[in-house]
Amino acid sequence: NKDVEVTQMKEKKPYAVLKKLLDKAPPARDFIGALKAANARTGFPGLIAEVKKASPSRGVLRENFDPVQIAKAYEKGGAACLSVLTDAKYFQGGFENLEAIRNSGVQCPLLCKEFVIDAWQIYYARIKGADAILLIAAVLPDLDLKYMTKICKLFGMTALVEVHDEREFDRVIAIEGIELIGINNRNLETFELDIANTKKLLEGERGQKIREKGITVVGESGLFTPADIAYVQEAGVKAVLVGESLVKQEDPTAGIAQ
Ligand code: IGP
Repeated sequence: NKDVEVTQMKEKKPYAVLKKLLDKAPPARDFIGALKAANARTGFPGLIAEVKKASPSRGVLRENFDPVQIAKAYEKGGAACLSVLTDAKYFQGGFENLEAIRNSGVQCPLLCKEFVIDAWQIYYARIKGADAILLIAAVLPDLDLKYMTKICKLFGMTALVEVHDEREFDRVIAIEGIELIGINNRNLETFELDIANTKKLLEGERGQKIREKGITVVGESGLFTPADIAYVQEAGVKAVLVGESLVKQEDPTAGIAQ
């Protein structure tokens, strides 16, 4: 974790100050509810559309990057929820983007895309208007996942717990109280993409467990065509997270089929 820079630490406030701000924040929106409603309404997986300027694997995705304009277009185009990159170092994002979108009148629940390594970041995301936050199983030990999921619940937030392989998936399924799991098709170390990863992880007993526990699964990364969406839906996901293929379009809603 050493090279994970905690972007917003520059303005780190004491917990007591955060607590006061937290009490004043409007309540979090129902992220999973929005995904399920979209799924029921359209018959397609609920769409989480990602507001992302750049990525370490692809470089700058969009030159004329206006986060609020993109967020509004996504909402109008039928996205159920939005994902906003706040990590500055690798994705050229920022908490100011999250805050600006929250204050722009956009109603979709918002996921804060940050490399969380400290509970302080969850407090901070909530204050800036996040309704959900990403927790990456490859980065966080079980104890942290348990503790941070509880903090999210306390704030009325949703934790999207991201896994990439069977080992991480099994760890996460065994933790009580996790309601939303993302299967990342991209290997965060090698950047290799394979949408068959979603299918592989949901096959057999694991898929069975997910259904028994009523966990909602999000297919993440590398989804470009309606056929890709159909493929992960067939594998069992009720939601998808799409960034590059939408953000790169002149009209960022052009790829939304719903
Ligand atoms: C979106 P794509 O291939 O559609 O742009 O992927 C999203 O899944 C990806 O940005 C992502 C990500 C992450 C980014 C998935 N997990 C963790 C940063 C950190």
